[in-house]
Amino acid sequence: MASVYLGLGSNLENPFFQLQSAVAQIEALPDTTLVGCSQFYGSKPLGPNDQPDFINAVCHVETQLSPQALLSALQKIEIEQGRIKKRHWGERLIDLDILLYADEIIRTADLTIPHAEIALRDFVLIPLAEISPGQTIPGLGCVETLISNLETSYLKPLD
Ligand code: ROI
Repeated sequence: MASVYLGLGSNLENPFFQLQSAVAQIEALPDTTLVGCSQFYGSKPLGPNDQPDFINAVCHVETQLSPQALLSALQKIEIEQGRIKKRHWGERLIDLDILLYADEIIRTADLTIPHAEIALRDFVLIPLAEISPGQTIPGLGCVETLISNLETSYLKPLD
């Protein structure tokens, strides 16, 4: 079993509902147990700011799926839910990323784990720290240290 953290994001067509649906689909993945999910957070878009705010969350799963099999399963969820991507760094209906896969560092054509921009993204680090305090990010250090290095954070937990 590998301990895996997934990032979820949406800013189109009722993002709260999109994240809830994605969590339900993640829970239903084969050979996978959903261990926990952070709160849902409202976040300012990274990228063009003429787009709606995002809702972001991080889920913790334990899985027997390989990184590649998990990636394929997540892409299938994205496609079934409606993978709308309007432009580079723009609006998206649902985005599911593998942030961490055990303590592995993976660099292949279609997988970069830890996620390439994990250290710069408040909407990933803050929900991750919520559900896994003291989490080490391979090659980058401790999640709380990375958070303290962020310049600004616009994250707002939703009630
Ligand atoms: N911005 C925020 N706040 N949250 C995201 O999930 C997100 N995802 C993206 C881009 C467009 C880079 N910006 C984001 O892919």
